[in-house]
Amino acid sequence: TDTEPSPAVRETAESIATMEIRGAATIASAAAEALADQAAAAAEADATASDPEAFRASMRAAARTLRETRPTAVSLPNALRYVLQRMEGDSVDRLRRSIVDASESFVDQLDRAQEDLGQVGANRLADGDTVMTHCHSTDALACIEAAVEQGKSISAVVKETRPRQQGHITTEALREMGVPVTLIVDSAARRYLDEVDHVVVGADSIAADGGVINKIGTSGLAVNARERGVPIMTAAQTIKLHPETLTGHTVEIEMRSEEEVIEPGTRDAIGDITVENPAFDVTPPRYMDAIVTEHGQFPPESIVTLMRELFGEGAAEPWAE
Ligand code: RUB
Repeated sequence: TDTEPSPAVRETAESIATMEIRGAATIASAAAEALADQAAAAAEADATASDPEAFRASMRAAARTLRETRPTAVSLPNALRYVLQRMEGDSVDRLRRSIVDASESFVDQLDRAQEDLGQVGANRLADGDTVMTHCHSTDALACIEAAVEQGKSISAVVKETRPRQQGHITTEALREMGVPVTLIVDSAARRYLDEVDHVVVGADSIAADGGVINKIGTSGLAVNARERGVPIMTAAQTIKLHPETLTGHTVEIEMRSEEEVIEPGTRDAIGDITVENPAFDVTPPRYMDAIVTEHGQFPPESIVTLMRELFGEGAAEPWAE
């Protein structure tokens, strides 16, 4: 039917699922933009153009399609909530405009939040520091970029981040900033921590107890950093705060396919074993020194106050049928 998601929404959903679009912040802005596209398409389509209720239904269906792509980064449902909760008006034209405006202001706020938290995170870095990174986080990179812009000389040790090697994306971004990079395999991290002054990672979700959900391997890195006496911060704008954890829910950890771990074709040779490929893990708050947000720096244990303030109304599901 015409209340179905627009081709652009389906394309965005597909790109998120296949990780062409990836990283929590990037997923959130792509989802918000896809909803704006849905609004434009639905304002033209026969079944929805003159029927506000059908228009609303098509927005909810688009949001559900986007929601179902990947489970762990809460920035995705938070983005969908932000936009759908601002849908208002009794004509299709007003509804369309409210969605397009909300989508734009969401993306603007996301960009501004990233810049603001970058300034906070940069203050934790000193001239001459070497930072270690894991995965590819635009929030973490914003801290390094701001430090460089403050005139600090920063170099980086980048973990390649198996199995998808997002570390390669990070090396490229750092080189563009003029930051000298040493790329290492994940298992070399502890050895190189002796040469590192600060570990900087991002987050896909942050739980009410201050647990940081980020790319698999983050928790082991944090434990090693503590053992080596190297401070570790999570750079995470507040769109990463997971409202459902306020009421005791846990964050779903995405399990991805075994093809990311073993070459296709090795399956037969390797025989009957189980391959598991969790994409994320949870770093307990006691192993994280600071969570850096656009509202300043927080000890993980007190992030819950910010979460209550910003998401205290809980986790509505405005996309429900
Ligand atoms: C990405 C990842 C990133 C966070 C934060 O995992 O774990 O560290 O999403 O990124 P994947 P950002 O590659 O599986 O999506 O700071 O850009 O939101």
